Amino acid sequence: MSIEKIYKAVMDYDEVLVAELVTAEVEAGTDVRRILDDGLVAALDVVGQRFSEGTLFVPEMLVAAESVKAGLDILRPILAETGAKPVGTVVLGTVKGDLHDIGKNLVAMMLEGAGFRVVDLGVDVAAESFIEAAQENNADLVGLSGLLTTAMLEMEKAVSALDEANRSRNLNVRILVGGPPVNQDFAQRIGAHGYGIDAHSAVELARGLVTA
Ligand code: B1M
Repeated sequence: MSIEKIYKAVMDYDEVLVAELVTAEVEAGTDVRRILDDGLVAALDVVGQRFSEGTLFVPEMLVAAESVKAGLDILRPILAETGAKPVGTVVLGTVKGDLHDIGKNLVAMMLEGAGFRVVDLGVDVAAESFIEAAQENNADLVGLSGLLTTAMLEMEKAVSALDEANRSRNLNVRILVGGPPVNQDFAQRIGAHGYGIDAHSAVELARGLVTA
């Protein structure tokens, strides 16, 4: 019932109410994953469908995203809770030309929660910036996120540049990709080492890649 209220508050673009309701659910001990999946992300999926149908437009999509972010801000410390020594360093970002960051932020929070150090480069990140950050931070993994179909081309370019840097610039990173337009076949074809369908599988993959 209360999770439905969170869903409805996102659909009403009421970020203050979203934050209040998420706080109340956390205090009541509700599973954080349910709050995320059935409340926050479920609402954004419907927003996306309505955008595709032409019944909702960019400004509404933006305020819905802001409402979801207000909820994520409450969940961030819980998802990122860890006392352990870092299990590895991940440089993460949304590829060039793409400004979507909610899924990438979620991946960052879950990786931190699993004990990784995350260097988040934000959105619209060029291939060279991934390489420089990976070098500076002695990263184990680079994670590329993208939501636009056009991001696929940028991902391919970034993987190819990182691969080249692995060979010629003393870099030793494995590459993880994710986001709705990509899949396992695409990841394999462009030479990425892993594809995460969601934030949870991104963490599992990252764990596997640092111990491989
Ligand atoms: Co945009 N948008 N948007 N948008 N937007 C989509 C992606 C779209 C599918 C909507 C639609 O048409 N139905 C469509 C893309 C179509 C396409 O190319 N195939 C679209 C479009 C067209 C656009 C614009 C071009 C609209 C315009 O201006 N005309 C524009 C592009 C701007 C740009 O990037 N250059 C645009 C803008 C925006 C807003 C700014 C308004 C806003 C983004 C706000 C923000 O992110 N700060 C927005 C939003 C909110 C969406 C939808 C509604 C929601 C995206 C989202 O946050 N989902 C989206 C439709 C939809 O997805 N239903 C849509 C929730 C998030 C938790 O899921 O990001 O998939 P997701 O992340 C998941 C997994 O994919 C995975 O784990 C996450 C958690 O489980 N994952 C990884 C993600 N990255 C990963 C990396 C990994 C592993 C897993 O390893 C590294």
